Amino acid sequence: MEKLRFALFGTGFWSRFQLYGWLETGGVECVAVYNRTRSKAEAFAQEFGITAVYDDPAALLEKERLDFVDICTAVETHAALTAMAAQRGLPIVCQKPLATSLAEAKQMVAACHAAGVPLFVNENWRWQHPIRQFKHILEAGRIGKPFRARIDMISGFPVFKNQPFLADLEQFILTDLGSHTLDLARCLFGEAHTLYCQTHRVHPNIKGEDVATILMHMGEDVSVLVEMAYAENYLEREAFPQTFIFVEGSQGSLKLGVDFWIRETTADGTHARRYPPPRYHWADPAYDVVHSSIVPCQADILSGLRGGHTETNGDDNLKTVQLVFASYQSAAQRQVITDLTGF
Ligand code: 89V
Repeated sequence: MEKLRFALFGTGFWSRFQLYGWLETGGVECVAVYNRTRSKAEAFAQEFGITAVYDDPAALLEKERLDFVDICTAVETHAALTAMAAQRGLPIVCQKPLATSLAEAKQMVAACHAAGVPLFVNENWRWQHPIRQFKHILEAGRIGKPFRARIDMISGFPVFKNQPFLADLEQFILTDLGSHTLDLARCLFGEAHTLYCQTHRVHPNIKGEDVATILMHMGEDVSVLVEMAYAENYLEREAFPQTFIFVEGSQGSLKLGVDFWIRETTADGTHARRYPPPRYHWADPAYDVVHSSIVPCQADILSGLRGGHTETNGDDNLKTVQLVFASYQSAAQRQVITDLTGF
């Protein structure tokens, strides 16, 4: 099968892992890179042996023969780049968070529909190996019908060191991490019917919120609590970027705990097994479970690029974006949001 030729827009911290992920997935070839700062694009291209380098996205789209584009730039550029690629009939892979607002995300999805091009979102959290195993075990049904769940990603890790722009976001943790954890909640329990959120800013020197707590009524009558923090306070044990999940069902409980242990407890007792993520030489050890999830996420996107189904397509991701911005609305108004079915 011919390799699909793509251009990578953006050469920042995440782009490197994005590209290594594609190399690991196979079946694709990065033929051009873009960064608004040419020297950054050149350094990146040299490292990966890519010859075509651009600081003008229109020129790149004009000159290169492509099968798709991968947008890994700052969120405020996603809509414009998506529109440019869609106009040229190119399928689009876009980094999360998809857009700066729900309205903008809807416009992006509509623009791709109008142009007849598929839109895929690089939403990798649901593809983390231990989380995927957790989903399979949950779906096997041995713990019965779930009625309550907790999803925690509470960390003191200094995320701003590697991604300084995060400190300047007026809307921080819900867009950066909530995009992942709310997507995960949907992936495990279905769509939300109601949502209530509270936020805090603990860091004095950042613009957005770094703590959020969300309570949702989801799917078939499950109460789901999603807790997240990047407060850089003192935790007994730092586990960044591990997500912990606890589900109570009518016949038992299921827990994803520290170091990727899954414990299933039913009338038969507790069965425990560890599901560590695969290790890749290119992954930053501090982000192992996240970076390795890029590979199955991209494999799923590749199947969509070849005409199959992708879980994290634009239409699906709109529902996650809606939860992110419903959370801001709920926190600002101190109200439960019940209008979550607008799709
Ligand atoms: O995966 C991400 O979106 C990263 C981090 C794990 C730091 O939130 O920005």
